Amino acid sequence: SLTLEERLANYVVEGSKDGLFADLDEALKKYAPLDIINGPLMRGMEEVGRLFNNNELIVAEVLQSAEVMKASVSYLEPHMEKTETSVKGKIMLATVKGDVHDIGKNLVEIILSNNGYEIVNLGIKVPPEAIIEAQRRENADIIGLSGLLVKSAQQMVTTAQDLKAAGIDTPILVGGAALTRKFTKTRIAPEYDGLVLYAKDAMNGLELANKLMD
Ligand code: B1M
Repeated sequence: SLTLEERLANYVVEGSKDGLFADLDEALKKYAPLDIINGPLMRGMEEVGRLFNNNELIVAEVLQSAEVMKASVSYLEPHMEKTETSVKGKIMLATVKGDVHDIGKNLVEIILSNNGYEIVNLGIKVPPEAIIEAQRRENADIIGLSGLLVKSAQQMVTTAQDLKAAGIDTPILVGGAALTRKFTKTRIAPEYDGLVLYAKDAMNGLELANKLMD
């Protein structure tokens, strides 16, 4: 029979919620909520990505896996640590134009809002014009861009160029599986007037936001 950790990864791979919540309760006795997400659930997602890449899963199946991941994150959210501070700052979040992946971005939203940030989540497939318009309205302290497709990295470059052309120099935080550490200011937007920082995961995003707001 499978271990708890293997079962948790399997719910994501199988796209099944049968027994999921009981096992999440079990896991909560041993692990912090974020460790459950970053550990077994993410391992399941990595396996889904691998199977999808090998044409062993179809989009409909990956969507079910995404559902399990989302349901797990919602279930774990109330158990996450919250800091009772006054608002540290306002952060706008968007998955860039052409990209629908939002599980990572929404996890970033949870972590940041649990830690004193006001979040304006613009959703998915957000074109630069919409980000510019929202920034003029919201005047966020940080603009967070997420993207998982290889082409989303290029879309971030375009977005930074458009922000600059609109006279915006708000710090940009970028993240998502298609990016690497190299996607700092030099790669994304050497000519952008503000900072451009890469976050490897949601906690790193929080650390960087805290540094920026200090
Ligand atoms: Co898609 N998909 N997908 N997919 N999908 C990938 C990304 C892919 C790598 C799978 C693969 O082929 N191996 C591949 C991209 C290949 C490439 O570009 N080179 C891919 C593809 C090809 C596609 C489609 C084109 C498939 C198709 O239609 N033929 C299509 C694209 C549609 C589009 O965007 N226009 C597509 C669709 C989908 C679904 C809709 C079925 C579903 C998404 C559902 C949803 O998000 N609502 C889906 C999924 C689930 C995946 C995989 C399997 C898992 C992604 C995920 O949710 N991971 C993915 C393969 C993989 O990554 N293993 C894959 C869990 C999430 C918590 O991690 O988002 O990386 P992640 O977030 C991390 C960090 O990256 C970081 O923090 C999080 C963790 O703490 N982070 C930030 C993310 N954003 C951040 C922002 C920050 C800071 C940190 O600050 C602002």
